Amino acid sequence: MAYFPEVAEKVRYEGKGSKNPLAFKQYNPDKVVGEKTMREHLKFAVCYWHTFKATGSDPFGLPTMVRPWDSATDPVQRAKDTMDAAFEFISKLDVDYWAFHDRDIAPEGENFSESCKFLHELVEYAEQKQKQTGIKLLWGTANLFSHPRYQAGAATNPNPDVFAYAAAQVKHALDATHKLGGAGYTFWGGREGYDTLWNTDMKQEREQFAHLLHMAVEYAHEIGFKGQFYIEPKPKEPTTHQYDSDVAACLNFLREFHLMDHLKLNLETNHATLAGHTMQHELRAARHANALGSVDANTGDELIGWDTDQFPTNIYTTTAIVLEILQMGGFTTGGLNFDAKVRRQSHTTEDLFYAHIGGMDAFARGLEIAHAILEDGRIQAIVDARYAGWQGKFGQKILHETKNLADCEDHVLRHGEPTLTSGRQELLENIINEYIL
Ligand code: XUL
Ligand code: CO
Repeated sequence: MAYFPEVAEKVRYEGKGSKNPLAFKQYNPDKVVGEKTMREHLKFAVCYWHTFKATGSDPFGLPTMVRPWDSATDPVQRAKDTMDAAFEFISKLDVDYWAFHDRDIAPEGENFSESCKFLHELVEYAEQKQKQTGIKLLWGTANLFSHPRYQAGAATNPNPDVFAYAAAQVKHALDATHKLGGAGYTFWGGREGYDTLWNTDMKQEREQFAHLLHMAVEYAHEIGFKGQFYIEPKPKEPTTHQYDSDVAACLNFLREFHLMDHLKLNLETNHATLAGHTMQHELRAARHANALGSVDANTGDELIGWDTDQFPTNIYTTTAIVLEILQMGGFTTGGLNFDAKVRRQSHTTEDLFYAHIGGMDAFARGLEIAHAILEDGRIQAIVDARYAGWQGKFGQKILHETKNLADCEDHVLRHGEPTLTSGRQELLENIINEYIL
């Protein structure tokens, strides 16, 4: 059965002039930009949880999305139908990757063993689907935040029994990811933080979190899983404060607990803005620490101010994101995972296509603009000129030879007031717009 009859075979590139809402206007998968095709640069992934499992419910209202793949009474059958729908959709969208949580693809059973049995069955089903379609797994993860047992966190829970449950779940989620050839495994610490410090031993909780990550690294080694581990920063929601709040906090955490060699970061645009940063800032900070791994591509709403997980359509933002990715030399294990959901009123299956097509087109355009900006080199030249003093004799001396404040004083006494130079912000913004417009 076809769950998505609106697209007969595949969404195709029709170019800028096309008025077909079910065609790409910018994303031409085979177009070469620099040294790679758009498909190879962007490595899009469809996320399982929002796209196939979201119902449109919000804190104020009931579900609006009644999906045909969600109608069977038996939960395992429902999970298989959902997987049929997922692989049909991803194939028709012509995307190469997917991402999932254990509990997205298989239902929770009566007890842990039954949950594992269901997961195992669905992983085998997914393996066949991957073989049939050629779609690959970008990353897997465990849902350690939805079930009531995780109300006070998973790895950071005050109760070691819950820690053990979470660790056992991670073990199976890692097995699942490994079996499906996942290129990565993500930790998003949904409730790894606190609601109130009055009841929290923060030191103890952070140590527990690190302990679980070390155990996961060790288990991966044991089973031969070579994929990249990621940690996904987010400052709050559902907790008041999450320990992996932003890139800086994650890097500090990874360094403190000797995990830098084992984990990179999976950065999400809406999480960056919730943390009070631009996505450009977060990507830059991670890139400079050699810790930029993958991207959850979405966007927030400036006025609503919570994690709305909207599809990215802003070319300015996609350009900034792709610039950072190009400057790190492109993705290796990572990709652009649409951790994004259609709005509550966009409850039809066509809306799922429109949303992804819009996001893919926005990133394709961002890629072309970012590539052109780098080729042109004018922006880099302005930045280089701004720091040129540090390459000069005195700059180098200050960095490498002059160790004391008195030498600096001597320089000031000889040279007087420093010359002011323009930061050229408006000029730089104009250059970016030359490419965008
Ligand atoms: C939540 C979020 C998650 C992670 C995976 O805000 O982004 O979906 O990406 O657990
Ligand atoms: Co995410």
